[in-house]
Amino acid sequence: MKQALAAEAEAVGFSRMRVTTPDSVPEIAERLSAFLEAGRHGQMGWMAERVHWRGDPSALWPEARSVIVLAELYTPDHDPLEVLESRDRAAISVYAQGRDYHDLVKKRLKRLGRWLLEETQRRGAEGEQIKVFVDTAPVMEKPLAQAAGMGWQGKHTNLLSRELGSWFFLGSIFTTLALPVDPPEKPHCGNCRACLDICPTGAFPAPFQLDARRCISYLTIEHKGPVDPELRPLMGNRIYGCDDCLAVCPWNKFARKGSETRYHGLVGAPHLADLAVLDDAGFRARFSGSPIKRIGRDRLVRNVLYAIGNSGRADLIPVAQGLAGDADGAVADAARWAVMALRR
Ligand code: B12
Ligand code: SF4
Ligand code: SF4
Repeated sequence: MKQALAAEAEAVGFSRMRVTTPDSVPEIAERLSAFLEAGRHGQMGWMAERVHWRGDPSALWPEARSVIVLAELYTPDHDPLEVLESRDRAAISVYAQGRDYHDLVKKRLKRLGRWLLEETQRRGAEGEQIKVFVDTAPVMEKPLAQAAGMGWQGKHTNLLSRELGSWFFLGSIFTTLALPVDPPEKPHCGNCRACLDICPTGAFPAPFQLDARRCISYLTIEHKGPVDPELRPLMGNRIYGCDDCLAVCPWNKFARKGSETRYHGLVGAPHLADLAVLDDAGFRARFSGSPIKRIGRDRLVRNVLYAIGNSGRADLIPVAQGLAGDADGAVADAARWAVMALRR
């Protein structure tokens, strides 16, 4: 059954499948508590809700006997750090260059789950159930994936693998079906600390630990309202997500390319001046189907104004000045900050 499932996972487009049990990561409850107690989740209040589930996958659905972990590659075909040199352009994270992974991964998980139920029925087992998860549920996907042998959590805390590199999303299927488990993966970071050293904002208090409040991915996507003025200059032209700690990882030399072309080629590196003038309707039209749509026009324009302030381009002063009276307080504040930064 497991072999047939792995073949079907590949057929629906996943790059790798591994299996573990819901109780395979007993240490995460304590680590999650430490993260939350230190306030490292910032404004992501939803992380502190339902911790009894997030910290213990076996409590989430007590009937589940196996967790099928799936990897979906989105490996870029360019160096994601190059755009950081083009200061009048927007650096948008690789994962947000195309269609929203939540939609694509969820569809694939549902297809695979349906197949699993039909196949178990065909083989004579009745009443098995599944639940599919990607990203937004109270499930800590990385430690579960490590326990399943998909890869290991690097010092940057993301999951990476010797064969896949680190440019992949995770999804999981919990099921009542008991499947044979895979052995966990061991860490292969050794003495390397490239990801820790490159982080522009010093977001790693220690290896394997992230303070999301300093992470540019958090600041540009999750953080509401004005960003701490001390962190703004460190954000450079990154206006949605950040890839530095992934891009520098030596294991990505071996990164395999995925088969899903829809993760690429939609947004590129637009001029900051073009993004700054978007209104709500223009924003929605431009980012329809993209994960960027989730943050809304105001947060995007706020981020673009920080990037304008960091651009060193005096010709962008009028663009920022035009937004100094914006109805959104954080946008207006970012516009005034950008004008001051460019005049300095
Ligand atoms: C919240 C969240 C964020 C937050 C916080 C990130 C974080 N590291 O916690 C922010 C907004 C910053 C973020 C950013 C990004 N994210 Co995010 N995020 C999540 C989410 C929803 C939950 C993660 C979580 O539970 N964090 C809580 C902390 C406590 O858990 P943890 O990171 O596993 O922490 C572990 C370590 O601290 C460790 N630990 C502590 N001490 C020690 C000591 C030792 C020795 C060891 C070994 C470990 C260890 O134990 C903890 C438990 O395992 C997951 C989806 C999900 N449901 O799991 C996606 C997810 C992790 N994100 C993902 C991605 C792609 C990103 C970005 C790359 C996007 C981008 N380009 O901007 C960045 C990467 C930033 C980074 N370096 O982590 C992917 C990662 C895929 C992968 N291959 O790992 C996920 C899995 C989404 C998905 N479904 O694909 N993200
Ligand atoms: S995503 Fe960027 S800001 Fe966040 S930890 Fe990695 S390098 Fe640092
Ligand atoms: S850059 Fe180095 S330390 Fe960081 S995850 Fe990759 S191998 Fe590990």
